[in-house]
Amino acid sequence: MKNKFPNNFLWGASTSAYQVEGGWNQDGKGPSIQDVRTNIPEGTTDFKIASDHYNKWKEDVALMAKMGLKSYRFSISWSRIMPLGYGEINKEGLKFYKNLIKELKKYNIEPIITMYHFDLPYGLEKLGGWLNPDIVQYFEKYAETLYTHFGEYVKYWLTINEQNVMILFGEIVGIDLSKSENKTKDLYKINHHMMLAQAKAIIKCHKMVKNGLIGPAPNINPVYANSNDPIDQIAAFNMRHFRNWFYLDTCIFGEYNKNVINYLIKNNAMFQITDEEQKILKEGKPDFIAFNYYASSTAKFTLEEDFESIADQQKIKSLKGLYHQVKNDNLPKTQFGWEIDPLGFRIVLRELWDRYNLPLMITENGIGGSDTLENGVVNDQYRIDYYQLHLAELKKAILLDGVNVIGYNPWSAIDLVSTHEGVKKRYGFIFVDRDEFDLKSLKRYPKKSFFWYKKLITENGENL
Ligand code: BGP
Repeated sequence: MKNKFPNNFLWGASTSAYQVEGGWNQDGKGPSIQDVRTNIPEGTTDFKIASDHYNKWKEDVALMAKMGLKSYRFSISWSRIMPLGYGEINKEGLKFYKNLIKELKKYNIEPIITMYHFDLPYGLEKLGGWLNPDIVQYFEKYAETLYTHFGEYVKYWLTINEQNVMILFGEIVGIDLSKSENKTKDLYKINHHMMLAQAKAIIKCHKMVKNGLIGPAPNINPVYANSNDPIDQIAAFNMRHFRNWFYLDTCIFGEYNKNVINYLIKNNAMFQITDEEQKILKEGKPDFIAFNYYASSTAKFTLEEDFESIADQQKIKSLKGLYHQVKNDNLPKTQFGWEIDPLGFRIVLRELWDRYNLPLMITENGIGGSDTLENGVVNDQYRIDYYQLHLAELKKAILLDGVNVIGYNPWSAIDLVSTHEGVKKRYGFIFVDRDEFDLKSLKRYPKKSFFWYKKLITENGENL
């Protein structure tokens, strides 16, 4: 295909605060649940120094500009702005992000802000975290603070990163319900509070940020049936609703998805919704849908007990009588076992467009691998191959299928600490010279994929 991507397409890249910044206790920042986390897998680093972006942000932005980025999606650390998550505001925290935003603007890089990416202030965790209904007003206040200080410069806002992953696989990103008496009920209560917090942040954004656009940022997979046995089609249908649509339906239609609600009622796990809350959900409608895409899922029917395996976002999960997630033997895997499915990317883009009819923005997509620096060079050809295949499908979705996509922000702009595999699982276009426990020089080196992406951006994807 020879055509270009739309004009003003946001070719960008992504990071999140706790995975890239470090500076975990610098300049008045309060601890987040990630800073006090004790279940760091053996042999992998914590998030305290990460890529030291907090101290090297200027150099990092200059490299992003050199790569030709049109946008940069990053998250704000709530406890850097409000050390406890509520109350006192940390001026140094505001200054850090204001400087970062201004520097991006200097290079004409559009800032895209995620308000919450897995790093709840520890001060709020101590009050019960997302299970405490008060969190809704604390999040609203935090959102308001961000709009007051950054609204003038920032057009694109994302509420909560991968809310569905936190509900499905919460323990890997800091949600601890080990003491709960009704885990399912509490999980969906947490989800309800996140939904309300999100809706309130959306409503406030529309009131406070002139020309601001805001959306959710879940992790969306297409779900295949494992066979043409009709019962497996039911399983795939169930999984689609439990994994994807439940989260987006509530945000976009303002109503909870009936399939999931039916399950909660039948399993004595239904949470309460007041009329006032229902109104808030209806009112807080997003302007676009951001989503992260790494892989597809495959489901078969099961009557076995609930089951989970492999501790990461793509792990296998089953719900009795609904679906059993299985591996897909048609698909190759990354070095870390995640399935690679470029066509699934096109499928999911079409599904989202068809179901919701809102502009789409990709806020993550990428491949983790253990890159090495040799004589100042990092040859990550496998990453280029991965992007090439996915972008060819994205291009078809836009140019052939008519899907409205406004930007592509792969994971990640620069090497950072993986959610659960430390530094050895790298995603960046830019290499950071450090190991798990040896901080080395922390110097930055553009990888081979950096130069490839730069060319692709210059050509606006014409040669894909
Ligand atoms: C997404 C998260 C990111 C990121 C990415 C890669 O689910 O939003 O924070 O880490 O997955 O995952 P991992 O770091 O576990 O390889």
